[in-house]
Amino acid sequence: MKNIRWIIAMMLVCFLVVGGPGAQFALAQSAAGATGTDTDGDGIPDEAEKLLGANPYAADTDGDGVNDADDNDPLMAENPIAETSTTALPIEIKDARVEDNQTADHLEITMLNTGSDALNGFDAYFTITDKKDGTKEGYYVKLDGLEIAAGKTATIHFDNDVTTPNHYYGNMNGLYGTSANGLIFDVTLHAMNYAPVTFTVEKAEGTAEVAD
Ligand SMILES: [Ca+2]
Ligand SMILES: [Ca+2]
Ligand SMILES: [Ca+2]
Ligand SMILES: [Ca+2]
Repeated sequence: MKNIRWIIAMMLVCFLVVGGPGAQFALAQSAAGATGTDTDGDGIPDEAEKLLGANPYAADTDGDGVNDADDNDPLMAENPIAETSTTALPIEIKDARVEDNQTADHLEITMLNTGSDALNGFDAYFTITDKKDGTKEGYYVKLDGLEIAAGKTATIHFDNDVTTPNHYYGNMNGLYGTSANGLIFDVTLHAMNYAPVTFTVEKAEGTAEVAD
């Protein structure tokens, strides 16, 4: 197993020198495709996903509609939220954090519906920026199943526990799990026919989580 990992790593280094990001993923697919578990079935084995910084549980890590193996920039989605409504979203962000000593660390957001109607049709876009070297990733997530009754709160989690309601994919092989430089999360939360809400969450320096 160590030999396979080494071969993949060395081939990736070669491609980093001579090829673009798309080439890296194409290589990972072919070099490691013969062996190893591919949990999300995107053609890139879990071990290669780790080397490439992509999510082994999500075929489309950044949520831009292009699967990891075909995505020239698999850790960057542009923000697709194009809302023209100026109606304020009746949501109060009660808590937003990326570090939590009670459960496994991940991005989690608790929100209160301050309106008189149930809210649904949510999606979210967030970028993660490394405070020291400026490296940036961008993720788009449709918040399928999220519905918040009037006057109620809900918490969403980006932790890959996607069979549990209000839990969505989160890429632990990306900056979140690999950078100890301190991170800035710029979050856009949106529900259909309401103006998006934006806010920022910071992750302290020196606390990179262990990637899967
Ligand atoms: Ca995979
Ligand atoms: Ca993947
Ligand atoms: Ca993608
Ligand atoms: Ca992309």
